[in-house]
Amino acid sequence: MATKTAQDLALPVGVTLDRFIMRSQSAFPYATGDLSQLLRDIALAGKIIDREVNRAGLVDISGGVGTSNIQGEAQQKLDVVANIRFIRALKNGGEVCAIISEEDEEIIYTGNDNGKYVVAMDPLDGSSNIDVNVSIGTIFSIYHRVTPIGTPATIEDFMQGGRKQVGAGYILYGSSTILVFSTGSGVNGFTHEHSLGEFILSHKNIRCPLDGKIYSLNDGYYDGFQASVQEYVLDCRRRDYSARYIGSLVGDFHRNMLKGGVYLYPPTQKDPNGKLRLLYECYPLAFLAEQSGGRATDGYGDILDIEPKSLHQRTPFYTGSVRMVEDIQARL
Ligand code: P6P
Repeated sequence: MATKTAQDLALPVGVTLDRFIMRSQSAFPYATGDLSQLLRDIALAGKIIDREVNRAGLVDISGGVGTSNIQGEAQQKLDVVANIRFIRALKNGGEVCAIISEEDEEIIYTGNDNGKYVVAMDPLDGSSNIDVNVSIGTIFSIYHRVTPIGTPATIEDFMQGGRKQVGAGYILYGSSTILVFSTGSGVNGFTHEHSLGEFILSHKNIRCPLDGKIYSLNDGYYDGFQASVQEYVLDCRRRDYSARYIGSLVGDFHRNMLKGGVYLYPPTQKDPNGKLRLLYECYPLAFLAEQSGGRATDGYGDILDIEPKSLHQRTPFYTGSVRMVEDIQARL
């Protein structure tokens, strides 16, 4: 069956997220409504984080807390707040039986053993940018559990592989706050209208341009890149491409998906396997990339085909316009 998009559902820009979810659900008879409720729970947490992000400078909520997460990265206060808020929203929603988070080493059990879904998330990616008012984002990935309903989830529920995701998305807290997600039928973006407290459909059926002239990577690591990546960077410069790298993956990914471009996080001396995490950064964004007509690779194969081996494993990550990603992959 051809996948339906917002066009098929004849949903106008301006429709609320709730109406979009209800109409989408009615278009898919097998949809039980639990995934719809889960998306509402994520949107609720996003609204709460949006409020916290927007007042971070006014209350003592920015800055570090003096602890580190599993990655050894200094946890920012808003990181911790976002992690708590999303876990609470998903626990209270009842649809999710377990969560993995960048901020926690172990699986988080919600107590909802009858929940049909598990979620992998980076509650606040790019959080080092919080204190300097640069866009930051939440990234989430949703799987239908494979363990029996009514029993506690296990790591098996998270080790299904990228192509088993039933949904994925991000919330970008930027000049405006936008929730972008897909459940396998195209990618749609909803902008948070603060006066209404609603996410409103603003970017219908997002399609990533086949090619682009923007490349995003940390040029400071140039000397540590493999020669083929160095050559690609030089070619970008020769082609007068624009270098845009804001240190916030969701921000760079979103811009490239709308305007065309490519984001690169190659192996570096510091992170020989790449820095980005497969389960809650690369799989969900790769899902969105493919759903919008883009691509995502580790340099050798599609990100979504990588077999997961551990909850917090890292991978090299190249994603964006098909032609640009293929150009990079052909060199590696
Ligand atoms: P670097 C933020 O920590 C992040 O995970 C992405 O959001 C961002 O693109 C990247 O790492 C920045 O890493 O090593 O360039 O500072």
